[in-house]
Amino acid sequence: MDMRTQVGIIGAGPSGLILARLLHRAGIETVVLERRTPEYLRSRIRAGLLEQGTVELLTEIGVGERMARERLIHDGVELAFGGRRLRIDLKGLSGKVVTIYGQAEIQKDLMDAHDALGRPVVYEAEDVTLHGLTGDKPRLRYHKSGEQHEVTCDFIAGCDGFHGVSRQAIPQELIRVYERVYPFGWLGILSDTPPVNHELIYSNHERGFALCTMRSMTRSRHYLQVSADEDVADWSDDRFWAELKRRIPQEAAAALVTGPSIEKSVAPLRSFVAEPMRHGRLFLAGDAAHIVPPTGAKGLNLAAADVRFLSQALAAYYKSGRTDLLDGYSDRCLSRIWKAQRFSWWMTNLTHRFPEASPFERRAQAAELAYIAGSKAAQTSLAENYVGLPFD
Ligand code: RFL
Ligand code: PHB
Repeated sequence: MDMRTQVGIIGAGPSGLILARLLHRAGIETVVLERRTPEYLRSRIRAGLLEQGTVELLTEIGVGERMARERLIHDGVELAFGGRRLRIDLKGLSGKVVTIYGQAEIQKDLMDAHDALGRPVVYEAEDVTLHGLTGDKPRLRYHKSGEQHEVTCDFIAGCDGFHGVSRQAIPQELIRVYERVYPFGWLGILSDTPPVNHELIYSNHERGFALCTMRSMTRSRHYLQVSADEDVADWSDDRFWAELKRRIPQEAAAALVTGPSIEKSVAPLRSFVAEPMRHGRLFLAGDAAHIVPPTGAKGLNLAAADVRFLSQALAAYYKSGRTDLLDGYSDRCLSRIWKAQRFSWWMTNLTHRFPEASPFERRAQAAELAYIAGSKAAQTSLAENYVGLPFD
């Protein structure tokens, strides 16, 4: 079957669905193709921390109601190292706060809102391919239930994440990739237990990094630095809790309530940027174009910023034929992305134990933590980046 639309969107993750909604509000038609099932998308855990700009964007597009009721607002964040705890007063230093509201909840809110629009996401769209990207009528082909379909579009938005097909559809010689792979991963568990602390604790410990975060006052999320090829099967819940206790401050360990895990997985850590984020009529957004290590909590927030810019550029095109914002899309996104990349890389270097670090590097890391503890300027810089840099 053949279809026609204005913007074809690949991927129904946060980037794809926020974009569809922003475009809908601008009177622009979309078709969203997604490889997975709705059940799979609703159960993906991932991110938890939102910048104020992301909260405002979700509210503006009408999916902020449940978030406003259920979210936790944090005025500060803790760094633990060398037996001490340092609280960074985010609100006092930057004037902004951060929000805890899980990506799985955002995903559900976005899917419910999208369903109400009347043009459902095409789930289980297989073998999506992109055609005619440098012409003025690009096309998407896919299979569903054994049949081939084609969607003719004005533009295509590649919102299909790091392992998607859109970035791969750009000829290799036209795209430059910057990458850093870290020699460790994060083992994460989710449990229906109260958080150990009312704010997040990022702990630098000689046995490796640990993070105590949460989804609500009754649901905790914890992460441990592990080797990149770690097998989850080797981590019983008991082993996880025992290791976490060793890596977090004593009072936090004493307050830790343990319980069975609801989810347990290992994620690799990577910094990655593909430039430019455009090829002809294909525009990349979110994880399809860039990956940050989760230490700075920037991935989902960057994805939201990309699609905000993209929707503005597309709206200007359909309203008045202007192409300058489309032409400027990649540079505008990348200037903010690189700052978030820099911050995420820096936070990762500051808080993790690198197996290959020399004694000199270890002392320098300890000195940097001590410097932050004694410097309001350093804390202000951390706070300003953590809560999210301005959009322009
Ligand atoms: P997604 O979420 O990967 O969605 C892409 C969608 O595209 C679909 N897809 C395809 N569809 C059709 N055809 C194909 N060929 C396709 N290939 C893929 C996929 O099925 C999927 O549904 O990318 P998007 O929308 O750009 O969103 C990005 C965010 O999901 C990501 O940046 C965050 O989860 C990163 N992240 C965090 N971000 C934050 O802002 N704050 C955090 O606290 C935070 N914590 C995290 C994180 C990511 C983590 N992991 C597991 C990578 C913690 C972790 C552990
Ligand atoms: C989370 O709540 O899952 C989370 C929070 C902060 C991070 C990474 C993950 O830096």
